Amino acid sequence: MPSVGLEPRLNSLLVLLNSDGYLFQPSITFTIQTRFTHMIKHTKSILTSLTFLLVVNSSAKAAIITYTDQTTFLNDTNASFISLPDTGGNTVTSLTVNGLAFTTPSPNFASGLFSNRLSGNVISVTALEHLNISLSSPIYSFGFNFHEPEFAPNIFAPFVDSVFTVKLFMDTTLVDSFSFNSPNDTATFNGVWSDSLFNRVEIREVTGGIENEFFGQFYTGTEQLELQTVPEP
Ligand SMILES: [Ca+2]
Ligand SMILES: [Ca+2]
Repeated sequence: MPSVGLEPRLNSLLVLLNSDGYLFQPSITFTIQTRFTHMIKHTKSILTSLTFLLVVNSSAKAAIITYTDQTTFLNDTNASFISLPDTGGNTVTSLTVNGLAFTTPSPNFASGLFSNRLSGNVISVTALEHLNISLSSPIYSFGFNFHEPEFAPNIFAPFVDSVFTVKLFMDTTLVDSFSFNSPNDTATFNGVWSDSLFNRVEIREVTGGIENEFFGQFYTGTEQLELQTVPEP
């Protein structure tokens, strides 16, 4: 392999491109690198082109920021809150509140004053805490108050330190996802801010059991996450 001073930078760019499965096979990479040794005068313009391609490819995948601090989330996103109604001690299979339609692949859920850590009504799901939220119009930010009880009276089953995944969809297309395991027996928050619109959120208890966790007040926002591209040195 020819070696010139600028090649480490080129290699770095090419590895990044390949790691996302775009553009270059290794054999093509070798051809390009060899060609660079004979085109050193043009390397700067080629680097600029590669950087542009990298930005284009990055933009094809959503970027998200996740939050566990409610104040920071609200300061960044200017999201609005949606309080939950009381389902009156009854379980339901769907609930629509201010454009948020809650459903579950689990049997059913209820909303009420179940948490001794979160104020106001919270959602508790029968069986695994799976929850779908469909939005009446697309959003860029989403969050919710959350309580994972370990010793609270309404846990109703042996404690499991649960892990959840949150998937963001635009219609049927996956926009991005993240996981969380919140501290136990305390009021917590989980939120996400995206550079891409989404109109459906699927929360899944991927590690856990029928022991209860509680979803409190929800937050949605329509201000877009805007990323700044760091220029090449
Ligand atoms: Ca936990
Ligand atoms: Ca659970």
